[in-house]
Amino acid sequence: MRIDVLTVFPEMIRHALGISIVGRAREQGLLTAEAVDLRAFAFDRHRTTDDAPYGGGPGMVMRPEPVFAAVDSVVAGSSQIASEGRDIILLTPQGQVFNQRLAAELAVREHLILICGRYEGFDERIRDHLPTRELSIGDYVLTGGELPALVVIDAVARLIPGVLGSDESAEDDSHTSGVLEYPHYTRPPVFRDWPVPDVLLSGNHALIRRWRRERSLERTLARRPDLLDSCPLTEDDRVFLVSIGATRFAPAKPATRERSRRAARAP
Ligand code: 9WO
Repeated sequence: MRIDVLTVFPEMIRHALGISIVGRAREQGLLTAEAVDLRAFAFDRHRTTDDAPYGGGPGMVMRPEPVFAAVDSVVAGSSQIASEGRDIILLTPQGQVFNQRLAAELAVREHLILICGRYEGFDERIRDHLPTRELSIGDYVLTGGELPALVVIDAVARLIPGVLGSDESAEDDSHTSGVLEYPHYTRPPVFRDWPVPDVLLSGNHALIRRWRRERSLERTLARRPDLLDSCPLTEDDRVFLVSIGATRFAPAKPATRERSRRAARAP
C-alpha cells in the first residue's frame, strides 16, 4: 500500500512514520508512506497556503490551488495505480466518524491520499471536488488534520497482512471480535498486595478461555452495551449475560418450558 499525507507540517508526519510498527512496516516494504509539503505547491510570491475568507470574518481559509496541485502531483507519481484503487481523504470534524470497519475497508486500498487542513477550514471547493471521503476521528476540534491522519494510518497499517507478527495478530482486537478485551496480567504474580487472578495461573486452558470471555462480556455490558447488540453471541454468552442481570439477552429459543417460565417472570 502507498500512503501520501498532504500537510503544511510534513515534519510532524515524517517523525511519527519512522517509529514502531509503522516504521517497521515501511522498512519491510509492506507500506510506502510519505509526507508531502503543501507549501511546495504554493506558487505565489510568499508561498501562501491560506488566505482571508470571502465575506469577511475572523480566521484564515486553506486556499484550493496548492491542495489540488499536490494531489495532481501525487496521482501523477503513482500512475500505475488505477483510480478505483485510490481514496482521497479529507480529515475534518465534519466527516464520517472513523471506526474499525472503515479501517478494514481502507486497508485493502492500493493508495491513500490524506489531506490535512490547518487554519479555520478549507475552501469549500476542496471539499466539493477532491475527496472521495471525509473522515473525523471523533467529536472534537484540533488545530489541524495531522494527528487524525496519523491515527488513520496507524489503524490501517496494522491490518495490512504481514505488518503485525503472529504474536500481535489483529484477529482478537476489541472492535474486531465485537466485544471489549478481557483484562491482561503479567509478572509479578503479586504486586502491592494485588494478586493476579488464580485462574490465569491454573494452567487450565478451557477454564481460562471461559474466564476471559466472561470478563469481556461483563466489561462490554458495563461500558459499551451498544456493542452487544451487533456482535455474535453464543448460547453460553447469552446464559452468562442473563446470569449477571442482562435479561434482554435471554436465548431466543428457551430449551425448556421451565426456562421460559423463568424468563417470563424476570423484570
Ligand atoms: C477552527 C476554528 C476556529 C474558530 C472558530 C471555528 C473554527 N473551526 C475550526 C476548524 O474546524 N479548524 C479545522 C482544523 C480546519 C480543518 C483542519 N482542522 C481540524 C481537523 N481540526 N480538527 C480536525 C479533525 C479532523 C478529524 N477528526 C477530528 C478532528
